[in-house]
Amino acid sequence: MPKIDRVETFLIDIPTIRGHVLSMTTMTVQSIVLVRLRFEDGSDGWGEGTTIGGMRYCAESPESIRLAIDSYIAPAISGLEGDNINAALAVIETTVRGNPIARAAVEMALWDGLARRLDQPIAQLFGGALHDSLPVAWTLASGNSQTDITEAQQMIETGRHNIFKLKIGKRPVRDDVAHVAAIKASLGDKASVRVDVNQSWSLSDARWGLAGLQDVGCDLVEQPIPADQISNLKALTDSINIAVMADEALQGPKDALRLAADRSADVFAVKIAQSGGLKRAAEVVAIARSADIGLYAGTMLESGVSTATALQLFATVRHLAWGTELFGPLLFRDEILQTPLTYQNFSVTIPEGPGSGVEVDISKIEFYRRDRTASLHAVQI
Ligand code: MUC
Ligand code: MG
Repeated sequence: MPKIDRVETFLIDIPTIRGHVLSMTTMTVQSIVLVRLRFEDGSDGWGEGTTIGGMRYCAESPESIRLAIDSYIAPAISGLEGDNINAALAVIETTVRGNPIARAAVEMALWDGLARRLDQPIAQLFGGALHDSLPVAWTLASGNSQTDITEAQQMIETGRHNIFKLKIGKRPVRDDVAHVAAIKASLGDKASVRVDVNQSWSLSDARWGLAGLQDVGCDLVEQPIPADQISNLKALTDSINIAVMADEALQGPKDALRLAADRSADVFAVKIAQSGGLKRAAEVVAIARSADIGLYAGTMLESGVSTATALQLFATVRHLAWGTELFGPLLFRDEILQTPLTYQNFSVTIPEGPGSGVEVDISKIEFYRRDRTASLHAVQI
């Protein structure tokens, strides 16, 4: 069993292909923390910790994720047996409270390292893949209805996506409903249209908004109200026909149990980062299945490293009734994998090969790392 020798982290900033307008921020760049675990036998494993909009989406930021790994997780796990992931997780759990994204990044790298040493894909360590590919949604978030319609039509024509998630919650509710109505009217039955409010509505906004969205043919509403308002979420789930999905309210198995106990949501957006790792995400999936709650594989707009790792886990899940939104790499102007993931036939292909199934292009990491661009900037000044 090789010991964990070194933990390296890289904070990279990659520009997005267009402004991505969410209720709490507009993204023009995504900041990604990559973790490389180096093991004594020369093998390595990669993981990723990514959030959205600095600290606007949740309590972790790219900087805090890196700090939690460098200052607390790395010293705690250095020298531990690389193959005993449960033992490493037990140490991490007693060393670091909270910080699920940082913990998930390191856990991903542990699974990647172990699977590579066994020359197996990570899916094999979770019982084996059931899918070669999974349906994949795209997020329309240009901030303009006509631009979104043009973008959606191109996606349908090229066979890339026919499930669209619209980011709303920034404008007045009435305007948001009109925006969704215009897009759904133009796409008709060629596409499933869903929305993500990212917690922006009050309960009364949501009552009004969900009724309007139902009338215009929207299929699902994600996290309409603040994450901590579980009984209000249940009231909406019980009173509206379109599906209500929990995202920010779902931070791992404990939340899953609470939400499932009185069926406060119809669907769970399962995110590996938000769940605190692959094992915990698998536990969330198990709770959802037991409570007959629908499943959807969510994203934190991550690069190909985390996206591929998530695909390995979700390939092992039989019932993913709502598909996935594992499109993160497509939102960036550049690719950090040696071979990009394949998006075709409205699906993303599960990468084959050991570990996560993908290889990082180190030259891209060198190019986009913040400490390099910061020092270049200093030289220019
Ligand atoms: C979220 O809130 O779900 C996922 C897709 C997207 O465009 O934003 C994210 C975050
Ligand atoms: Mg969401």
